[in-house]
Amino acid sequence: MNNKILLINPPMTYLTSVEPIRLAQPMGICYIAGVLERAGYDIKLLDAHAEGYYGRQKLGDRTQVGLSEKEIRDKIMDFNPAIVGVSSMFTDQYHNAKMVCKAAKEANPEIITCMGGVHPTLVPEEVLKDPNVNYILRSEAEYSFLDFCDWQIKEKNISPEKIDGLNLNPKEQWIKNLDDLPFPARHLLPLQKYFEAGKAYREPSKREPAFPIITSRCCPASCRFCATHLMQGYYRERSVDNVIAEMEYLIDNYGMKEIYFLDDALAHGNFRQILKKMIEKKFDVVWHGANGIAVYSMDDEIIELFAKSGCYKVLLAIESGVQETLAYMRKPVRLEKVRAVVEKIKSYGMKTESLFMIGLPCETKESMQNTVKFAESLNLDYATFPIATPFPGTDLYKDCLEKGYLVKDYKYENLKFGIGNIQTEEWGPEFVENLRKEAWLRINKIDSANLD
Ligand code: B12
Ligand code: SF4
Repeated sequence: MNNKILLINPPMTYLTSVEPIRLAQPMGICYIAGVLERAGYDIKLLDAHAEGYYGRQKLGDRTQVGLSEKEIRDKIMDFNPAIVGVSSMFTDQYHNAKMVCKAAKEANPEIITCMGGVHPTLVPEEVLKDPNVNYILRSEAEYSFLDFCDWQIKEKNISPEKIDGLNLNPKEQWIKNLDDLPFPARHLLPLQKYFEAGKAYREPSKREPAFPIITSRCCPASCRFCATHLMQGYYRERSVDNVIAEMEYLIDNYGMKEIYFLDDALAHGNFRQILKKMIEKKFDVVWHGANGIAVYSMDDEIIELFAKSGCYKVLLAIESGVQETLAYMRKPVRLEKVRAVVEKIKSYGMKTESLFMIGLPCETKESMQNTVKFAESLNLDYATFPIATPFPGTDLYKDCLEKGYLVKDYKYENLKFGIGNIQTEEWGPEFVENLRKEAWLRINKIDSANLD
C-alpha cells in the first residue's frame, strides 16, 4: 500500500439567495495534516469548497458551491491515495460528505475512506451504515488518525479496538498539551482563494491576508444547544509563547495582517496575556473573534486590551434578553452586566455585534419578543437572531425529543439557523422564522437577501 493520504473538505450547499459565500480555512484537517506530515506521510489537502468556489450548481432553492462530484473524483484518481479522509463539520452539509466518500470509492474501490468531524461524532451508527464509509473517527482526531494510518498503511501492530474513537470505540484521549501539535499545515491550502473571498464577503475582512488562529479548545461552560464538549472534551489552552510563535510565523511567512480567532470561549483563560504580548511586540495586525466572545469573561481591563491590540469588532454571545432563558440554555451570562460591556466596547470605537438565539423549548412568544426588544435597546452595530437548532447529540435535541417538540419533517438538511425545527404548544417554525426576519431587518436596516 502506498503512503499517500488525501484529506477532503467537501463542497457546501446554501440557500440560493445567499451571496457572497463565506470561505473559511478548514483548520481541523490542517491540524491533522500537520501531524501526518511530521510522521513522514505523503499528505495532500483538497478543499473542494474553496477550490471550486466560483462553481455554482443550482439544485432547486439551494445552490452547491465547490467542485463537482466528477471534479473531485478526477482529483482523487490523479493522486490515487491509499486513504481518503473526509471532513463532515456541519450536519446540514452531511450529504456533501457522503458524496465525497462515494466519489472516492468510484475513483478506486480499494481506497479506504474515513469520515471525521462533527456529524459522524454526533450520529456514528447512522454514518457507519453508508457502504462508502469504511471507518469513522470521532471528535478531536490528530493522534487517532495517525494511529489509524499507522495501522492501515504501515501495518504497525496496533489493535483497532485500541484506536481512540474509531467507529464505536470509546473516545477517551484528549490532547493534554496542545503545544505539542505542529502548526496547522496551511501551506497545503489554496490560500489566495480565502484572501480573495475574505475581501468580497458581506462582512469583509478589514485587511488581507487574514488567517484563523485557535488559542484554546472547548469551553468551560456547557450550553444545552452546543456540541463542543462532544467534539473537544474539556477546556484546554495553548501557552502564550506557542500562540505568539504561530502569529510570528504567519507574519514572517505570509505577511499576515488580520487574525480571526476561532476559539469557542475567546476572552477566557490566558487570552489577556496573549493580547498583552501582541501589544508588547507591536504586531501590525487587526483582529476579531469569529465565534462569539464569552461575555462572562469580559471586564474593563480585557476590553482595553482588545482595543490596544487591534480588535476592531466584537461579536458578543449574549444569546438572550431574558435571564430565565439564559438559565435554561445553561449560558453563564448575567444580563445586568451586558449593557456596561457594550458601552465600554463602543467607547473604544470598536464595533459591537451580538448573537441572540430565539425559539428554545422553554420560550413563549412574549419571551422571544423581549429578547428582540433587549437587543434593540443595546444599539448594537449588528445583531443576528439564530433560531435554536436541535443538532443531534445535544441536550437541546434530547429535550425536544422528550417533549415531542421536534417538527414532523425533521431532516438534517434543514438544520440551519434560519429554519425552525421546533414546534411547541404555543408557537412553531413560522412564528420564529418571521420574528427573526423582522427583527433582523428592523435592527440592522439592511437587505434580507443574505438572511441564510
Ligand atoms: C470555528 C468554527 C466555525 C468557523 C469555521 C468553520 C470551518 N469551516 O472550519 C466559522 C465561523 C466559519 C463557522 C461557521 C459556522 N458554524 Co461553526 N464552528 C466552529 C467551531 C467553534 C470550531 C471548529 C474548529 O475549527 N475547531 C478546531 C479544529 C482543530 O477542530 P475541528 O474543526 O473540530 O477538527 C477536529 C475534529 O472535528 C476532527 N476532524 C475534522 N475533520 C476531520 C476529517 C477526518 C478525516 C477526521 C478523521 C477527523 C476530522 O479532527 C479535527 C482535529 O482534531 C465549532 C465548535 C466546536 N468546538 O467544534 C463550530 C461548529 C462546527 N459550527 C457549527 C455551526 C452550526 C456553524 C454555522 C452553520 C453557523 C452559522 N449559521 O453561521 C456556520 C456555517 C459554516 C459555513 N457556512 O462555513 C456547529 C455545527 C453543528 C452541527 N452539528 O452541524 C458547531 C459544532 C458549533 C455548535 N453549534 O455546536 N464555524
Ligand atoms: S459558551 Fe459557547 S462554546 Fe461554550 S458551551 Fe456555550 S455555546 Fe458552547
